[in-house]
Amino acid sequence: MTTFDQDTAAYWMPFTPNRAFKKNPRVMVAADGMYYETAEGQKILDGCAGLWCVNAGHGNRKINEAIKAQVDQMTYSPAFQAGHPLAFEFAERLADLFPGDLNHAFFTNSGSESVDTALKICRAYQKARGKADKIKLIGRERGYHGVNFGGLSVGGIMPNRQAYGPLLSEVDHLPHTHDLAKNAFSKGLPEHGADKADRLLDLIALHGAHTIAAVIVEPMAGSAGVLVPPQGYLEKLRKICADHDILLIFDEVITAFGRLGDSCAAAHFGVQPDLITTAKGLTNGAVPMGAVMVSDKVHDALMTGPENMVELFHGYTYSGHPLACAAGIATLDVYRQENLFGRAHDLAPYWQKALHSLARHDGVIDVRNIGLVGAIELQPRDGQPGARAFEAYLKAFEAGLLIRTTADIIALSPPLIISEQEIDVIVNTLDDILGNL
Ligand code: PXG
Repeated sequence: MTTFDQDTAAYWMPFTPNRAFKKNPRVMVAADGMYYETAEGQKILDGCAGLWCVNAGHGNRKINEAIKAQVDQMTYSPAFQAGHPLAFEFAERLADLFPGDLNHAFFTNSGSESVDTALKICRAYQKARGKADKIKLIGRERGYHGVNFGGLSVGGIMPNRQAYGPLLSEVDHLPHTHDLAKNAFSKGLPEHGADKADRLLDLIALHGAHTIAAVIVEPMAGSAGVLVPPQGYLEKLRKICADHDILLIFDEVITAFGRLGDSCAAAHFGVQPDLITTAKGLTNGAVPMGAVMVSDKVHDALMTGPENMVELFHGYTYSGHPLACAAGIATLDVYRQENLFGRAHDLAPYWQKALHSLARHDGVIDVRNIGLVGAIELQPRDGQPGARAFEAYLKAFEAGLLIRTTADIIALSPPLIISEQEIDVIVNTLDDILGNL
């Protein structure tokens, strides 16, 4: 057994209460399949696929081998004005995987970069069509679109925005769709709330469609605590956008690559956006990478002007990084060979039944689920928002289970390789904890 006794001062940890954490660090030193191992040698069952990214489980051998082979072949080639075979191959594979005419992949290094890239592409598209006034970007309350300035501006999670203003000015927000009074304990899509999409008509009446470039939403909002779209909501948004010549972006950083039991939420719901942002499951979290999938319509409108000119003044040194592409191609192979999207689809009913058994506990005010995602919302303690769920987090970790919490919501999103038996372990562990909170 090893123990962790390193100095922790220099590492400024992201989205972490650094001072509290460093008094009692939780440190992972290895991971395999469904489990981490901590510095103290404890096995921890991964209830959230890392941070919603390790969909094929930890340490997948095929993905690891592909990365190792590429390390020996070439670890970098310039992203601008030069290419390498894996970037073209990976883009083509993604174009085949995503529905409709989302035939073009712009590579980034994270979900945040994917979002800012997509927002910029939408503005550039409108400008290229001569619609220079169409610049407004519409997000949604409780939306999470990463931490860069564009994504923060359209995002709707207050603490993430508070310290950083002013953000982009030409932005507005739709209302969120969470409505426990009407939809508590929904299984799958909640029944009520499609009408919330009509609020886009109000924003169009307020600003004019001629000023709006794009709407961005997570088809299922993950970070805000698993907000499943009401029945008919996404279809309505799609229609209103189409009727008013507004682009629709689905932020699928969490939902793409099997989380809902399909390649992506657009395929799952049968609603076709103009752009899809991805990251996370794109490479199974093995090498950082994001991709924006762009429709023919948007892409082709920007392929104009003299052929020797850059069409889109945008990109990253590490766009299409060779190691990330190697990881991504192998990840897609693993998803297909192991039928992991189908597995998520097939496990979803078992998952749903198991999770909803937790509804019996006092203090549980909602259980909701879709695909291999679940949330348990707890009644906050008086004057201590988030305390109850965080206590559950600490107790779960002690008991060998990793969960995510946001405010008083426990979010679950295990790797898609999870077994029914492991689902039982997650639910039984939470059952014990929720009985004593
Ligand atoms: N869009 C969406 C929909 C996301 O969920 C991002 C963009 C940003 O991705 P990057 O790669 O820049 O972090 C995300 C990220 C959680 C959690 O536990 C969620 C995310 C990241 C970390 C934790 O809810 N989502």
